[in-house]
Order: sequence, then C-alpha cells, then structure tokens
Amino acid sequence: MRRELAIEFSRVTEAAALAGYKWLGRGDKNKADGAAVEAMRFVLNQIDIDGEIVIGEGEIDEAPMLYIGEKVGRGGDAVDIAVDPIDGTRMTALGQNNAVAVLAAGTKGSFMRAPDMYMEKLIVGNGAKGAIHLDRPLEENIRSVAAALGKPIDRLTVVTLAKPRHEAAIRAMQDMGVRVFAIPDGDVAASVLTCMPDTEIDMLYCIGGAPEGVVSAAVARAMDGDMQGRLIPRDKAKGDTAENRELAKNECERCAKMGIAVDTVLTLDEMARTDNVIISVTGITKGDLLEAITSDGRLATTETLLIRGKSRTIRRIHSTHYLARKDKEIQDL
Ligand code: VTB
Ligand code: MG
Ligand code: MG
Repeated sequence: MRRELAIEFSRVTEAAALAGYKWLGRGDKNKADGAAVEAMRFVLNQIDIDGEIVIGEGEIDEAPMLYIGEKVGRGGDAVDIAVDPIDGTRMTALGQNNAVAVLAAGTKGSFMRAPDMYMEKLIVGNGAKGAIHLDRPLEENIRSVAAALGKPIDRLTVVTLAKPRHEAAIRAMQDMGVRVFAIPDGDVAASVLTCMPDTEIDMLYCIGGAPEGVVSAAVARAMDGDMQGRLIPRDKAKGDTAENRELAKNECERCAKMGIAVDTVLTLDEMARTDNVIISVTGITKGDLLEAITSDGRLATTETLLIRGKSRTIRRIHSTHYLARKDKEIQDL
C-alpha cells in the first residue's frame, strides 16, 4: 500500500468523528452512527483506491450503512477496508468517554470476514506475544502473561467491559490480585491501548463485537502484539432465551456458509493476514487513548492516531478544522 494513503485514511476517520460529534449527548445513537457512516463514505469515495468494505456496519439490504462488499474509492490500488464509523455509539449518545471512529486498511485478502455477532477476545502487546491461548482458562492466561512480562500478578492490569456476562471473569481476576479496569463500552480503543508500547494495560479480555475484533486484530498485527478470538453465538453471550437461541441458529448458519468455525480459536494471523496495514483512529469523546473533539461551531479540533504496520510508525495528528470550509455534502450531516 502506498504510504501516502495513510494521511488519506486519517481524513476518513476525522470526518466520521466530526459528523458523529454533532450528535454528542443527544441520546440518539443511530443518528450519530448514520452521520458518521455518511461522512466516512463520502471521504472514502474521494480517495484513489479500488476499495472494498470487508468489515462494515451491515449487509447490503441494511443501507445506508457502509455494507460489507460495498465498493469505495475513485479507482487505484486494490485495498480491503475494515471500518467502525463509531465504536461507542452509546457513549456518543450519552456523552461518555472513549468513543472513537476507526478504519483499518490492507491489501486484498488482509482481513477475515467476520459476521456481525459476538467474539471472545484476548489481546496483549508485544511483550506478551505468544503467551495467550484462548482455549486455556483465563487464570492460566493471566499467569502466563505475567510471566512473559516478568511482573507479579498484582502489578498486572487487564481491561474488560463492565457487562453482566463478565461478572465471573472479573471476580476471578480480582481474586488472583489482578487490577481490573471494567469500562462500560468501547473495546476498540481499549484494544489499541493494550497494544501501544509503554501502556498501562497489559491485556484485554472481553466478549464484544466480532467485526470490531477483526479491527483489533489489524491493530495487534501492526504493533506486533498478539490476539486470539472465538466467535460466540448470541445465546452464550447474552443469555439462553428462546429469542437468543433463534438468533444464534442464524449466526451459526451464516458462519457455516462463510466457512468460519464457531466456538474454535481464531489466531491473529487468521484474522489479520499481514502487518502491512494502515490504521486510523480519531477520538470523539475523551478517552485514555485520544483527546475529545472540541468545537465552538466554527473551529473544531481532532486528535487521530495513525499507525502504519509496515514501518510500525505511530503518529498522533492534531488537526484544526474550519468547519465552513468542509465539503458541503458532509457539513450538514
Ligand atoms: C459493546 C461495545 C463494544 O461490542 O460491548 C459491544 O462497547 C457489544 O456488547 O465496543 P453489548 O451488545 O453487550 O453491548 C463492542 O461494540 C465492540 O466489540
Ligand atoms: Mg459502530
Ligand atoms: Mg462498534
């Protein structure tokens, strides 16, 4: 991938974040998401690429979302693109921390095509590469990561989501002496933070979205961290009700059609097949990874993390935007 594409992709997440930001604290997560999607699509279509969305917001019949299989760009290099226009629509709607807009791009075939279901995820940075195995108990992974990092367990920090499905895991980790950060939402930003060098977070463990899992895998590849994932049917993630069992049945059928195994461990290389990826993440609300957008209605500022896997360069881009100078098409989203 041409390295100039990196700056182009940073414009895409900046635009998505700015569009989503307009819906900050307005209680409507779908409006925020819709605006971010439209902005993303518009800017992607101005880039000289032959792009295909391989991880998106939904299937073709669920327009106007950026759908899986959608072609973007004006023509040029063939690239596969994984997006989450807002990871943290709920945080955006409620004015909570850690909402981001994110995009990962790689050459054709770089990313696993994950169905829209849950994924169990275990992620570590470079220092604990090779020390995680999702088919072993969480406690064993904790011990192995601590050993790899040369830390006592009580100095280990694990981030997870504060969801009922994680209550037992959180307690088990705390009982071992692990410091657990249970954030309400937003495991994409947390994954990036886990993989950053000199981070306070040693490991991420959670059951979250599978599409976001593939984005996180791209991040782990780019920063030479490690990740394993496992697709989890709805009833196992959200409770064994008749409705969830029905949804789970559909998910499993889809996976079978796509040739992806449910309930088996997916390695990092299976989810992200190359480290020649570009990742752009722009903060929407304030987080541990990125600053929030600020805006007075005329000027806005954004902070973007731009990572090129090939060189492993991590850039932080602070931009000031004159909103009246933006393309008309995205000004009024
Ligand atoms: C959320 C969200 C994550 O997965 O946890 C979601 O915060 C799924 O969980 O960032 P619920 O359906 O229980 O809310 C993510 O969107 C991505 O993994
Ligand atoms: Mg989203
Ligand atoms: Mg998301």
